[in-house]
Amino acid sequence: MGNNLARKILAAHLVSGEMIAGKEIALRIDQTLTQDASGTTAYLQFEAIGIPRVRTEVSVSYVDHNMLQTGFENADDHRFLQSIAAKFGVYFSRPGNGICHQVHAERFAVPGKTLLGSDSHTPLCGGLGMIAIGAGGLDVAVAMGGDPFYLAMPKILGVKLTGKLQPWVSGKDVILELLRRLTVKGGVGKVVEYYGPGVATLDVIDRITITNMGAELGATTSVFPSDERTRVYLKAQNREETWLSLAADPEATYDEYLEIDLDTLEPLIAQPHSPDKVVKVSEVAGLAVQQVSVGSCTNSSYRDLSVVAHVLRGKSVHPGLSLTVSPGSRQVYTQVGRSGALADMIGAGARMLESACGPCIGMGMAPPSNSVAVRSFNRNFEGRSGTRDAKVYLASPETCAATAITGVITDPRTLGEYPTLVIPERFETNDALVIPPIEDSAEVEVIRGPNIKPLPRFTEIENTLSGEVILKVGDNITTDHISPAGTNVLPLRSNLPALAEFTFERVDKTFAARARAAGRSFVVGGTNYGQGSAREHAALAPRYLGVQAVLAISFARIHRANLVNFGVVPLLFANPEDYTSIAQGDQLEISLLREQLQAGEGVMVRNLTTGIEIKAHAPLSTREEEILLEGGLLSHIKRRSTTV
Ligand code: MIC
Ligand code: SF4
Repeated sequence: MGNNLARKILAAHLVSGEMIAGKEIALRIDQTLTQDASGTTAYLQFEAIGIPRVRTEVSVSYVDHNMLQTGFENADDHRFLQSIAAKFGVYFSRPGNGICHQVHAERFAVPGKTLLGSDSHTPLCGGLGMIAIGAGGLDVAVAMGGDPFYLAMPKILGVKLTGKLQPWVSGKDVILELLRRLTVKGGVGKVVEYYGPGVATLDVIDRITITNMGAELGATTSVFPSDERTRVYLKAQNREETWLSLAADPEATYDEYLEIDLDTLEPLIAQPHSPDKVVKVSEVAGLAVQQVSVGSCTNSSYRDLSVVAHVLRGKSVHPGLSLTVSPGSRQVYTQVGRSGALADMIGAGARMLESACGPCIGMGMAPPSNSVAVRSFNRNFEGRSGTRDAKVYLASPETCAATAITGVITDPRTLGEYPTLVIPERFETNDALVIPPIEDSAEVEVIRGPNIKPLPRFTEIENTLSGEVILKVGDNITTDHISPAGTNVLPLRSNLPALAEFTFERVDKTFAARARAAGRSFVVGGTNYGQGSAREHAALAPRYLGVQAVLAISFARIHRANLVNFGVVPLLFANPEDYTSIAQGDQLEISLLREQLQAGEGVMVRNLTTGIEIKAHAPLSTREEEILLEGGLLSHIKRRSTTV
């Protein structure tokens, strides 16, 4: 029986634990990445841990999210990040250099290595044969300090690819097909590994789109073999020496299996407001569209933009809509400039944006009221675009381009013959916007503007938790619901007291005030609570407002880990039907929490309002239990370092 690739890389990085699905394992982390929206707290936490310099092979701090400088806040954060990167031996990718995942693939990814990033789309680099995982900023800070990353050993889902994509069908359609089949919960607790004869037909650009959006499946990560296509990609980046051949053994087995015949795939599209509401483009073709946006870490490579430019060449963007294009990196931007693709896009009326997340995270370019937007991005949660009643669809750059010229959702196969695209054998690899670590950083001064507020200190968890159910929500609540992004909120990521005021704003505008007034409270959720991003602020802000525990039917992986890291108890209903027996406003009580957790036989939650007792459980590892009871990971690490 042979090993699959995911298990091989995991085994090579295993520090402790048994590689049995569901059991806790600890992994050595070779590389880390942070972005500005999660990085400010991650570096404050690294600073609080007290290690003078990162202990990874490579750690990179990117600035790509908070790029709209409407006040001093974001600019201050950028300056803080640059100075603290210099202090701690971290590469600093300056604003303008591009979206973290795209740049990391181009300039830093190495097959066979592990990467931990404080952003949920970190798995993009799995397209180059890495195990690349998204996590909360505190977990990344700990990994920067050289400690391992803990996670439950995932199941490995083998996706066998056969056949070859037809013209106008691309990587986005492959991952949309998986989302159609598996839904946004389908990947939870799994690594998706691609194998089979179809793999060699996909270039790295398709692969990184697929692994990137594996995050929307809830998967721990996704991985492709490192093969000849990978070598060509790395050679074009002038980094061929980092290539090595990696694949599953010929007789490899998987915990679960799926097969996709690439030949039969058609252009697909995700409808509002979830990435898994996937249908064929032909089923919704003809719907009038008011905005098309190409970009984001999912689809902003040179090839993606070349297809768009080709479709637009000599034509005009339809008068009923606005087209925005954000190249994924400065390298991509430079190349579209040199090849003439940029002129084609501008000539057709595209609004060129900077190399950044931009509209994907609601940083500008909100669509008009009640409009339809088609975007090459990975998330279409309600309100994320900045316009609450906009209907955002997700599709490939090919479908976006076809739609941009017709004004209605259009199947790109109606455009005729697929163009021959010329992809350079070598890209211009100019790293002028990447500041490498300096040797002697003792004298470096960390610059903190008024937007950088100190980290809150949380005390140990109390042994009796009691309070009101301050909010009850349904299934698939995203971290965008819990701690929204967008132009007015993202700049406050390093200022928790101000940020906390926006908690659950999209669900209930009174949440923050009510939670503060209640002092101590509970939140009740349905299935897949906390899906979406890696932002730890979705745990940190509720904790700051007094939320002691979240009782849900199931949790998304990263969010559950973030709750533990900040001392909020993640409780699961032992019987999911009990979800209906709690109403918002009920008073709950959990007594002898410590003893109940340690006994490992579940946690009794008393509903003081109805008199009903509800059985819950908290499947925590011994390590997680300690972290939780000590009030969070930072206190746990500090305690450990003072007792060693
Ligand atoms: C996102 O796509 O939602 C983000 C913004 O990139 C987040 C990170 C964050 O909120 O800081 C993510 O995906 O983790
Ligand atoms: Fe940026 Fe959007 Fe990618 Fe998140 S999903 S990293 S906001 S481009």
